Amino acid sequence: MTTTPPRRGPRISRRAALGTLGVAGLGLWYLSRSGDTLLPAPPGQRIFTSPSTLTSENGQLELTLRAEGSQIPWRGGERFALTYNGTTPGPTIELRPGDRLVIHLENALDEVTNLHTHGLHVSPEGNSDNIFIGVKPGETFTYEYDIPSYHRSGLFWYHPHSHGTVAKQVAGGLAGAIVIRDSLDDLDVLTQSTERILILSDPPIGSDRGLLEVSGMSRMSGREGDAVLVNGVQLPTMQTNTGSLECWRIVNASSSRYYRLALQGHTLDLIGSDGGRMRNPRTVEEIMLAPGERVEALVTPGTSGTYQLQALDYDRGGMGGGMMGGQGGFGGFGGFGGFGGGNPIDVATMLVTGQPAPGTPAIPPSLAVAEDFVYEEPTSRRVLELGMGMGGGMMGGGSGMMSFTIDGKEFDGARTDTRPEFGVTEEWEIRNSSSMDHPLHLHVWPFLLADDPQAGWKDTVNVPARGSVRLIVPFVGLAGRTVYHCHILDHEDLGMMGTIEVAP
Ligand SMILES: [Cu+2]
Repeated sequence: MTTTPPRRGPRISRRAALGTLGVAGLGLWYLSRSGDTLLPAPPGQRIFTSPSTLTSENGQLELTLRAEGSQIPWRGGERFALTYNGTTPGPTIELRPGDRLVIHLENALDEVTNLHTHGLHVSPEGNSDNIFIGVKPGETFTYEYDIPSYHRSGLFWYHPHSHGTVAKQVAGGLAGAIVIRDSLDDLDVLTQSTERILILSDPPIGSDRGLLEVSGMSRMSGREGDAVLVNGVQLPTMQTNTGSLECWRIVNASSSRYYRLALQGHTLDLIGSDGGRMRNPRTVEEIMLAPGERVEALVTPGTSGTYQLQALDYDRGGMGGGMMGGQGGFGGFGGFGGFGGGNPIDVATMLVTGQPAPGTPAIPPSLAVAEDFVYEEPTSRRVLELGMGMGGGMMGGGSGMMSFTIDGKEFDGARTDTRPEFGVTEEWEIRNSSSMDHPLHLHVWPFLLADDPQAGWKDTVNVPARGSVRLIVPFVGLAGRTVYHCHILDHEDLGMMGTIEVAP
């Protein structure tokens, strides 16, 4: 038996015991040979693999990302997907603080696209993380990013951000991870763990590009796809040994789907949030990831067996209910749009074999350097209100679409909504007056949760239906003009986005 400390020891439950019976079922997919060596049997694509990685050298990484529609392998056949360099997700980009990143984005799609480096604290101007750029079909645009020397290490990601088609292009498969490493990655607990990148997505599954077009109803509620995939694969198996450490870096790259993740029979040790590492690890039973959010978690595999990483039921609200109150004749709408009530979805399988590995490094009580969490108390305050309304004429025979707004306004790229002063730390209260959750994402400037700063630097936060959150946002380091928006990407496309300019 493993002798890991009880604090992070495996929590063996009845659920886990049942999960162990599943080993027999794996015989359909794998042949076991000499203990812990496993051979794939067809279809071999269900073995877990992290995306391919491109790493900077001598402070520089230059690469081409070609966005195009492709037929990719799927269950022994093929399916249509949007890909970077022929794969979904695209390659992982690995950098260090101070690096220069150059990306030649080739647009081989049949519509405009562009690129956003989600969570990176880089300039939003010029040919850096400028989401106001549009790259036309057939054109190539060269992005250049200077990663500040003081940038935090952590897990970030890239995806298109061309207003109006973001949900479709990301749901279609256009996304990839960005990892920034520094001295925190040299901790024993990280160098001795098996690192895996898990990019979660739920694309529409089918053989032609028509599947990227969805109904107005799906856009308003936020499209959810047919299957939950990890790095483009449904229910991949991660093989590991009892007592060895796993480090999972998870991105929610779905357009709309929320993941409430739990691993059968195990707790998870959170060590990183959206925008960097946490000061102190936290042991949790489950992880909530709204679209756009990331997490870095350590897992200590328990006794031999199979354990499912599951997405538990979560109700992110719907378009029915009180919002429709007073809009006569809408009774028939009741019940639409809710997302609760489902069974857990198996997302990935952890197959644990072998004997306990000796000398597993202990998870240190403190990880990040204290200076990473220095910030000034807010000296000005701002309130943003996320709203859904009847503006588009759902009731009135107009476009049939509801309006999705921030402070009552739909997105207008020519208008500047918010002008914080450079160098000033603001408190933002984000209020959600609607009947659905909305995850708010602010570009360029990471923030802390006012009620829980130790949760780490973030760039995306869920604002519950009819609830609110308070953020501490230091507008330091970089100036420029960019956006904040709901990361249910259909809502962003429908207008729930504002512009922000921080003048130098
Ligand atoms: Cu939203």
